[in-house]
Amino acid sequence: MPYRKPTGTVAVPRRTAAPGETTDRAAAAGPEAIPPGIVKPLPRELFVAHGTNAEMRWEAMRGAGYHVPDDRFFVRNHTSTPIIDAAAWRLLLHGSGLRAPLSLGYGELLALPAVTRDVMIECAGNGRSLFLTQQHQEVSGTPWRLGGVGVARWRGVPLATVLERAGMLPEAVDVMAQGLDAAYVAEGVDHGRVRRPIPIAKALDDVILAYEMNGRPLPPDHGYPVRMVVPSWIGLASIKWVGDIEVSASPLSSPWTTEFYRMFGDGYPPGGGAPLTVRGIRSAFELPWEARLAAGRPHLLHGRSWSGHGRITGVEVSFDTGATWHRAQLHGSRVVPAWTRWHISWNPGGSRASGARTLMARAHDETGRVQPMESPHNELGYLFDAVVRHPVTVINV
Ligand SMILES: Nc1nc2c(c(=O)[nH]1)N[C@H]1C(S)=C(S)[C@@H](COP(=O)(O)O)O[C@H]1N2
Ligand SMILES: [Mo]
Repeated sequence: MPYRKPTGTVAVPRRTAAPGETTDRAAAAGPEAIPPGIVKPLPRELFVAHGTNAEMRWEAMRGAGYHVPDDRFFVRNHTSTPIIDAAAWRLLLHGSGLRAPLSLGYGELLALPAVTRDVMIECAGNGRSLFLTQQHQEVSGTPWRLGGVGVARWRGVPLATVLERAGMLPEAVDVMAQGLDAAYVAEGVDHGRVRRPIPIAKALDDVILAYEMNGRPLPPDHGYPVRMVVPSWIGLASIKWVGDIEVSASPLSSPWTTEFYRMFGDGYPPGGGAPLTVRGIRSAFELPWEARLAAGRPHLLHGRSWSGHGRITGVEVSFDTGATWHRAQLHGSRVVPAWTRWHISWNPGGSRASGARTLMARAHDETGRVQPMESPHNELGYLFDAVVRHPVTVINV
């Protein structure tokens, strides 16, 4: 189907709570809309709700360690979380790139040799709302701030192992996992179940069929019983609730590579740029948006930076809207497909320093990429990687 210029502001289907659907959670969430179809609790101090999705508040990572605990990991659902019985679940591998179809049960998958890796999942639309608030540009889609991202410790079977068992043919070029969640219908168009191809080289390189997150079976919202984990790529590639995988000897596509998840707008071809693959480079402070910080004493500010392209090599922070930059101290693991933690001390000054201030962090990676001051505009608001102007207020206490 040809690309249509988006009309609404949100590309996800909206549903209002049906009568009798109000729960304690709804009461706790106050005026914010409750994302329909997310199973785990979404306390307001940990999440901001957007349509069918829930964004992590960055202050929830302060003191939380390297991994994002399951209770605060963001959820991006096109429809709603399906409840799947692992005992009845089977993974079907099929297509022209295999000698014969193969079906695997949950127990059979768990019996295969496993790997454990720290990998980030980040939505391609993370930071989207900043196109408007920082660059005064209209975009459509879920208005994430910076919390559409998380790192977890995933355990599962390399996709390469499963493809080998299935008797992959040398002609295989693309591999497409499909979710068991409901078909995605937007603006009256049924796009079918969430699915997206990845090239065979990536599939054989580092992709995992994960069944554990942070040492426990996957929570329902994050793909139970089995999800793909595609390191360094946009979150969409990490298909949750995998039901089948097509292995094809000819190139595959889906609406998620033709209509969504490409760059549209001025400067891009009429059908959009190439389907998005690798994530961008970004940084976030572990602070509330509009944090209040006391004047007259130093504050140890913490943050994290990440790049889909390579290891983070440095992070600079500015307290004066970019006039001067100070090197932050990196610490802990610098896992390439995850994130790097850092901290820096800031003394906002005495009582005369009170008022609105802006914090900025700018990351560099080993490929020489640096966060730009402005992100190239695209109509669907993908890959916002510019330096973020984090508003804080310095107060006299
Ligand atoms: N089956 C299925 N897989 C999916 C999605 C979905 O809606 N359905 N959303 C994708 C998108 S856009 C993202 S960003 C990640 C989010 O993973 P999380 O909800 O575990 O954080 O899952 C991806 N996998
Ligand atoms: Mo996403």
